[in-house]
Parts: sequence; C-alpha cells; structure tokens
Amino acid sequence: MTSEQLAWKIRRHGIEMTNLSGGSHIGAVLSVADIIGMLYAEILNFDSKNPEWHDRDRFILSKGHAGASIYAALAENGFFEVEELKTHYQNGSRLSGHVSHHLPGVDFSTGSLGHGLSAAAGMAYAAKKDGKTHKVYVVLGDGECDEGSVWEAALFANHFRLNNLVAIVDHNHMQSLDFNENTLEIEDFGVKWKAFGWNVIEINGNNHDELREAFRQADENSKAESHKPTVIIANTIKGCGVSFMQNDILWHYRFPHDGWEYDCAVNELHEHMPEGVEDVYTPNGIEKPVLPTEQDDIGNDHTFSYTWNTDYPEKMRRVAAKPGTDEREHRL
Ligand SMILES: Cc1ncc(C[n+]2csc(CCOP(=O)(O)OP(=O)(O)O)c2C)c(N)n1
Ligand SMILES: [Mg+2]
Repeated sequence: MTSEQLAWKIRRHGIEMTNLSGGSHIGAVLSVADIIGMLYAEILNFDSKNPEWHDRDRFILSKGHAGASIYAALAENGFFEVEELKTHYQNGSRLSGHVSHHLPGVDFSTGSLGHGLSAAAGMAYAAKKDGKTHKVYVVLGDGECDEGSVWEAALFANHFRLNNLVAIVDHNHMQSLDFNENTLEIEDFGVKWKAFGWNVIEINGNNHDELREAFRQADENSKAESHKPTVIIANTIKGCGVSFMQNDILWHYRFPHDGWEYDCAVNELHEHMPEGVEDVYTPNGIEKPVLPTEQDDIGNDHTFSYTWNTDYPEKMRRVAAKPGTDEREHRL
C-alpha cells in the first residue's frame, strides 16, 4: 500500500471510528494522517506477524490522543483485524481512546502529553549501548512541546548524541482550545530545536514527497560525524482533508455526528480518494448526503466569535454540485 493510500485509509477509519464511538480528536487524527501513513508505508521496519521482533524500529505516538490514526495504520498493516477498529473507545476494547501498549505493535502507552520524547530517548540510548542498529521514531504535537519535559529530553538526546533518534513534530499551530500563539508563544520553533543541538528539517507535513525526502535526509544525518538527533518540523493543517474541520478548534473534541457532519466528511474524502483504495464502510461515498442548512453551526472557526457564521452551507452545495472541487483553505 502506498503512503497516500494508507493516509487516506487512516482518515476514513478516523471518521468512522469517531462517529461510531462519539470519541474526540478527529482534527488531530486528520492532521497527523500523512505522517503516520508515510512512516507505516515506507519508513518503519517492523514485522506484523512478530510484533516483538527485537530489531524492529521503535515508534511512539507521543500525541496519544490521536490514537485512532495509529490503530488504523496497525490494522491496515495486519497487526489485528480491521473489523476491530469499530470497537474504538467502547467499554472493554483494546483500542482505548488514547494509545495503549496492550495492543500488538504499540511500544509505549501515551495520552498524558510530554512523555514520548523521554521514552524514545531512553530507547535510543539503550539501543546504542546494546550495539543495535534499529532506529527510534517519535511523533509529538506542537502544543505538547509546551511541556518542560520535552526540552529536558531534547537536551538528553543531544548530550548522548542519539543519532538513531528522529522526532517529528506535527506543527499544526493549534492545541485543544486555541491557536498555539494565543496559548504560549513557542516560535521560532526550528531555532529552538537547533539551539538544543538537533538537526532541524522543516517541511509541509501533509505533502508526501516532502515527508519522504525529510526521512531520507534524517537517515543521512544519522550517518554524519556529528551524531546529532534529527527533528522534522512537519507543518500541517489540523483537520486536513475535511474542509469544515480544517483549522477549526471545534474539531479537536467534537466528533462527526450522524447527518450532514458525517455525510459531508465522507464525501469530501471521496473527492480525493487515491486510485486502488477501497472504502470498506461506504464504497461509493454517500449517494444522498444530508447537507447542512443555514442554521447549522458549520465551517466556523470557534476560536474567535468574529470568525463564526461563514459560508460553508453554500460552499458545500457548490462542491456537491461540482465533484472534484477543492475548496480547502489554509489559515496561514
Ligand atoms: C499532560 C496533559 N495535559 C493536558 C492534556 C489534554 N490535552 C489533550 S490533547 C491536548 C492538546 C494537544 O495539542 P497538540 O500537542 O498541539 O496536539 P494536536 O491535537 O494539535 O495535534 C491537550 C491539552 C493531556 N492529554 N495531557
Ligand atoms: Mg497542535
């Protein structure tokens, strides 16, 4: 499966899983889908039939609230049945809302932000001590980088020259309740990582060519004399792939409800479905989608009151009338 196909499947599963469960964090799942798609399609060394294989690359999704993304990637790679994804967030399910290491293929439980880089640095340190050549990859949220423990781990990784460690920051400029710049100023982000001794690569994290090239460069870096760890600052769009969820803080916690929210999200994904992909839930999209009305609270950026009441209902009618139209916008 290509990285684009896997990223699309992660998005489609994410919509279904959050719709079925009433679970949160779909914006965070859509934001990170391309990064996870690339990692599981092309970068990580693993064996789904032998998840404990000692020489596998280690992976930690430190922004563990986006657990649906990793569950989808693991199921699509044969760690467990795709059917089990429907149990996400249900009582007794192995697929808890936040990432659980009780699942095959998961190396570390996350959800309490700020711990993944420390654990990854420890794994990378241990691998070096043991003379092992596998790598350690960790994905962090940018809001998560407000946690002091992230920077302590960053110092540690540089001090011990952990060139077998690659951190990827999903830099969508948002956290749970607001934009990062309104919460705690963290720019100039790349300069900060560099000052902590890391190689820094900055890319568009929703672009697969740029992601592929960044991981290739990170691999080159790991062989360089300096022995520095590498961070990939992946500039992304929170909610990427569903226009009315993009850059709207509402979709950090809200799930796609039955009706126009679910129908329009599915049909928007279908407009950009890569060749060779099958949608196991709605193979042809939704033929007669419920559309939003003027009264529906849609397409509104809920961060600022002056950005509410945008023209999404009208926009969606146009998209429905003209398949293939891409009306996505980037806030920045
Ligand atoms: C230690 C801790 N504090 C608070 C939370 C609640 N929380 C869940 S997601 C989130 C926002 C995270 O933002 P970011 O890291 O930027 O991730 P994004 O969803 O934007 O990808 C917060 C504060 C948490 N999970 N852990
Ligand atoms: Mg964020």
